[in-house]
Amino acid sequence: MAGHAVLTAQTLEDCLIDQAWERYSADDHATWGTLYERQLRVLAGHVAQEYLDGLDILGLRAETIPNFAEMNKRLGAATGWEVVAVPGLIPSRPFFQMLANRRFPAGTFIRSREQLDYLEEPDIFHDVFGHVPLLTNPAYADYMQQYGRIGLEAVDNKGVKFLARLNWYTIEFGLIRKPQGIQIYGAGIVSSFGEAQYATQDPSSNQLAFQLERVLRTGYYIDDFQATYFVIDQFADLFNLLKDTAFTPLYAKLRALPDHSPFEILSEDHVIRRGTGDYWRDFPTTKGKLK
Ligand code: HBI
Ligand code: FE
Repeated sequence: MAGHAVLTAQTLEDCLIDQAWERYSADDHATWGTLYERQLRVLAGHVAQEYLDGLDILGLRAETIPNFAEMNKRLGAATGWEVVAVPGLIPSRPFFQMLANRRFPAGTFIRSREQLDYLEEPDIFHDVFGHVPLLTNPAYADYMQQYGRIGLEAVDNKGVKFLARLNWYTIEFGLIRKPQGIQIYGAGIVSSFGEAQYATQDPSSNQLAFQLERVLRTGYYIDDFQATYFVIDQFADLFNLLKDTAFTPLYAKLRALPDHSPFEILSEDHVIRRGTGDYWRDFPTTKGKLK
């Protein structure tokens, strides 16, 4: 056990880098500003208020790439979370370990001018603009930590595939039901111009009420917009669900059941909106592997 702890601690420390904020160029700050203003325009009226409150609490603005040290003072005061700099995607175990300790790993590089719309690795715009504002919200902050704790168990119980889907359909591409209508909270939508437009203005996608086992069984494609979004009522529901679910036996059960495609609607689904599917008829795409 001691050996194991030492090993994971080393792995975790190996994943940490310095943000080196002084090294961003004027061009880098300008790219951040372009992305920031473009996103606020497309999100207006469509993003959860808790997210906008988070931008404010953190003091994020278009003029400059955030300095983690300064941002962390505000984030820490709000919920005790801290952003740490990492070189890019990191292995699942240290990733979950950080979340379980209220540390959010964020990339430090910013995409180039030529890559404003799509990139494979999460950059600082996705990680910070997309993810960090909601970490100022106590209910969301608790959910993210609980996701990390359950993730650590999942690594040893062949559950990471299922938890990755939970991450995908909530933290990355989740929608939330509000009095004003269905709004965005997932970081993958929040930080993407194309998907934010698609999710809010294109009727192609399905919107289904969030149901845990349904989500864990639903695969996803990483190279296109979502065919189906899952809608929650409030962030506290997500935390409570994780707290009250025995995941290890659930993984065993789900492994014996077939996966669902993101294109299908099941008879037991609570359908909030049945998508037209038009997007996929107009733009047939060659898909990568279903995750
Ligand atoms: N690393 N930096 C980074 N960001 C992520 O979102 C991330 C990761 N490593 C693993 C990972 N996500 C996934 O394993 C989980 O969400 C399942
Ligand atoms: Fe992300």
